[in-house]
Amino acid sequence: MKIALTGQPGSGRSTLYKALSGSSNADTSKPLTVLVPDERIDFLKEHWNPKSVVNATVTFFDVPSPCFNPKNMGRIKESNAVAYVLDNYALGNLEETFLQNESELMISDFAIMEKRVARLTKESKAKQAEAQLLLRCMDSIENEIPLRLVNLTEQELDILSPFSLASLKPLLVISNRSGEGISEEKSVTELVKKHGGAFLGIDSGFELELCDFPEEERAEFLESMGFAAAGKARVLTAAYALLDLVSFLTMGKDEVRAWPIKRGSSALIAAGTIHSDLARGFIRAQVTPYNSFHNTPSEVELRKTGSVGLQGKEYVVQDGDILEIKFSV
Ligand SMILES: Nc1nc2c(ncn2[C@@H]2O[C@H](COP(=O)(O)OP(=O)(O)OP(=O)(O)O)[C@@H](O)[C@H]2O)c(=O)[nH]1
Ligand SMILES: [Mg+2]
Repeated sequence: MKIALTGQPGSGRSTLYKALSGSSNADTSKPLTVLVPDERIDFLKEHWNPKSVVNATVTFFDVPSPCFNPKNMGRIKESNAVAYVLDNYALGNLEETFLQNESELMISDFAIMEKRVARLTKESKAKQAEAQLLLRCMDSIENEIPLRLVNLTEQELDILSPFSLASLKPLLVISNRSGEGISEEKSVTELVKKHGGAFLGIDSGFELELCDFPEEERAEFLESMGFAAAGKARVLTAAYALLDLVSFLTMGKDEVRAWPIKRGSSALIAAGTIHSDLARGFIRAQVTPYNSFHNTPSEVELRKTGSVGLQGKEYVVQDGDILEIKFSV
């Protein structure tokens, strides 16, 4: 999963990036890949002592504003979600800044669609449905409505998908606050909700300082600031929720691994995520809920109690399912 951190100059994007990386020396021009902490993976690692352990990861880009130049746009395009960082430590107008960020994305989307429509009108009649859809989306942007708020069918989303439109992507808004900034956030929280985004407050400066403290002292500091968890954990949790992801697990002596997939995905999709051969030759998915394995880490015992199930292609994979795909190619 990839997330583009955008925001106005000086909003604290790079400070957040560094806090996420755990180092004030991080090179913010590079993609930053962080592991998603997962207690289930820790337990399975302990149990199997495998050759390799693969946590889910999230990659962040620090994308300076304005985001129109090709390199910046490229990073937004390849991201699954956009996160605006709002400056809430120097107390600018949060709503105004939020809308400015929205405008930037919409202007860039408009330009992409305008170019395409100009080409389509010269082409065959077959492309008219696409042109109509694009015109409808452009109309929405002219009314300052981001595309994530437009009612679109699955089929229409498929047509739009190759353009990777920025204002259609799930949105996370991170208010970069200094300690007391919470009271300033009430109205912008409402506005973000109206725009279909999720909202999170983080004191990036504090979080970055926290990285210099020994691990065992951090929890106490966080608690004194009124936070239940470190900013990094809260950003990652928000990202998972935003993209509606769950993780299934695979395990064995060779590898223990977490695989993020869209909530509601079938066993067949899960198999294909591991390898296309597993989807092609899919026979059955052996499913053990993580909690069962955690309580009784023995396949033999679990079989006796009927906790290991065999499921078909259509089975909807649940968060924490331990899967073993039976296949033949
Ligand atoms: N007090 C306080 N200062 C912060 C916070 N976050 C960032 N700053 C300061 O604000 C300034 C700008 O922060 P950056 O993280 O460099 O901002 P940026 O968005 O990357 O800025 P550009 O890359 O220049 O667009 C730096 O001097 C930071 O130390 C914060 O949460 N609290
Ligand atoms: Mg910066």
